[in-house]
Amino acid sequence: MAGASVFFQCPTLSNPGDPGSVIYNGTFADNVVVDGMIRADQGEILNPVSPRQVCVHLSSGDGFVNMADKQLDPDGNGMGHEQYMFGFKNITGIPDAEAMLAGMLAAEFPAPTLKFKEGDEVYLSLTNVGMMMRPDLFDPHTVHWHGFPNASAIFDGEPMSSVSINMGATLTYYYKVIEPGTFMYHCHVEATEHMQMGMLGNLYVTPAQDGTQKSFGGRTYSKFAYNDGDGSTGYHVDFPVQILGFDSNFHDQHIAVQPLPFAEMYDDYPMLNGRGYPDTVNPAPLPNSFDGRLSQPIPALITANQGERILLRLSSLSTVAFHSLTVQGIPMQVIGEGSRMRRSFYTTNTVTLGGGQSMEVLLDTQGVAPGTYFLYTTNLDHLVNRQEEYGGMMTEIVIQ
Ligand SMILES: [Cu+2]
Repeated sequence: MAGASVFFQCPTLSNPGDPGSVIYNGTFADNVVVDGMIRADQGEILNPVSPRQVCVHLSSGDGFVNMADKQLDPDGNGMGHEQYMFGFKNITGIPDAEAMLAGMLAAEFPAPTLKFKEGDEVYLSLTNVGMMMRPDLFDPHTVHWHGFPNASAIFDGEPMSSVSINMGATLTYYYKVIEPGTFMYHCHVEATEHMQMGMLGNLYVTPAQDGTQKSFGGRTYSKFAYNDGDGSTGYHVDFPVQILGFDSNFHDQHIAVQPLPFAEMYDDYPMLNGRGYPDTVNPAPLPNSFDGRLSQPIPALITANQGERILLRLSSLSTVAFHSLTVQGIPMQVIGEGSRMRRSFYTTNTVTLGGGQSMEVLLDTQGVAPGTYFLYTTNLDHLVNRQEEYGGMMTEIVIQ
């Protein structure tokens, strides 16, 4: 007999949902926690082991999302081509006994955004709920925090050098978050397959300098990309934007339980934050056509007031191609690469990222006329939603 042994580990919060041991200061329910995680410094845990303790519980499993090709939808349902996927779901606060059900068929694309602060001590529990639509598979999953300086390989998530999580089991990763920057995370088990299938997410760390006041270039900032010492990386609003894509043939063959076309992999649905244009600019969470679940919760719309500096936290988890992103009409300053502040900044209008690369760029809207600008790929064949033109890897920057 095999049974699930879910175990969300959050020190001082030994058994969430058990009335006898709840010392959590919030309400356990989906989406009630402010950012989907339990944080000691926001008073969500009483008497914490560490004043900077953060707990998050992710499930890994499968699900469905729809693509942006509403006009030429091959499925004919007007919701865009339905794609089977693997992915993660934030189930923080769900009692252990209900975690399996909460995670099943609940995969989101991209994965829930993980946002930490320098100095946080993170307990990230991953529960593998299995793939409901592929019961022939018994794949483990992991969380690989790409670029994170682990003290030991044990929590790396790369399955040959660390542990992976079987169906029905939970592993808690521990991260002492010592460096700010834009990172990313993904499952590292059979990485080509699981990443193409959608186990990809935004992850970034804000610096200890946040909350101090620094003046730079005539403006005062309290939020910074890095501990720059002089305010040069200061910004007013930030947006994580992840480059990724789906190869529709790969996903279609997967749900059809056919051999997977690895050698032909090509993303005919290029996306930003899990959506192709114009879905990228729809602020609403998007339902899928399989069961109506809101499986694409994150837009890629960028908004700011005139005069503000926008920090774009760019990352690429494309498994097949390099992508160049450009912004016309707003100066773009590159301030960081690979989760490191650059020693010298440079101004450009286009940046290029390969899979696994991250980059921070500042868009300064001072002197820029209010209106709609575009962030899009100059790989022009990627401005498509498969057969449909004027889509793909593009989003809008709205200056008010
Ligand atoms: Cu996986």
